[in-house]
Amino acid sequence: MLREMSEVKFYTVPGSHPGVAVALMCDYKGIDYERVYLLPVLSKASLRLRGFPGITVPAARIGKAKVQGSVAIARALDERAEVIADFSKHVSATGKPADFNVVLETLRRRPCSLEDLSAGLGLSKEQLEPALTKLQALSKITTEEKNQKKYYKPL
Ligand SMILES: N[C@@H](CCC(=O)N[C@@H](CS)C(=O)NCC(=O)O)C(=O)O
Repeated sequence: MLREMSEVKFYTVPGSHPGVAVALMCDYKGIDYERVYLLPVLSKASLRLRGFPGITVPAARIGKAKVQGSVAIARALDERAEVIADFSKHVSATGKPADFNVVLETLRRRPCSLEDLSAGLGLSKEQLEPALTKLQALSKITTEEKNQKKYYKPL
């Protein structure tokens, strides 16, 4: 049977805490992943055979990129910036328009719907809209529909 390819496939060895960290990062970001356990010691050769330059796990294929080391993998997963789950924080909405740098930084951490941003930053939709319009005009962000909801994400 043909199996749909996961967004992320990573190699680890049993008991590797950096390997567990990669799984937790993917879980947190809602990224579908495949985890492959290699045999300790033999893992070095296995990684080289799979085209990774180094000999340590975790080693991940993220899209077409091959990335090694939990920190590098964390960065690559951030750059990927896919749409994930919602914030759920109370909103109190008053005051001036949102600082667009704050909005952009927030979206770089995780793509958000207008409601997520509103809840996460404690700003009203009216306060957020000018920043979102400006960031879109500057091609800093774009939108993506997921589960019938519009999400803003960085470009
Ligand atoms: N700082 C690295 C640690 C990588 C590392 O030392 N991985 C160990 C397993 S936890 C490994 O691959 N050991 C096999 C070896 O050195 O041959 C990271 O966070 O990825």
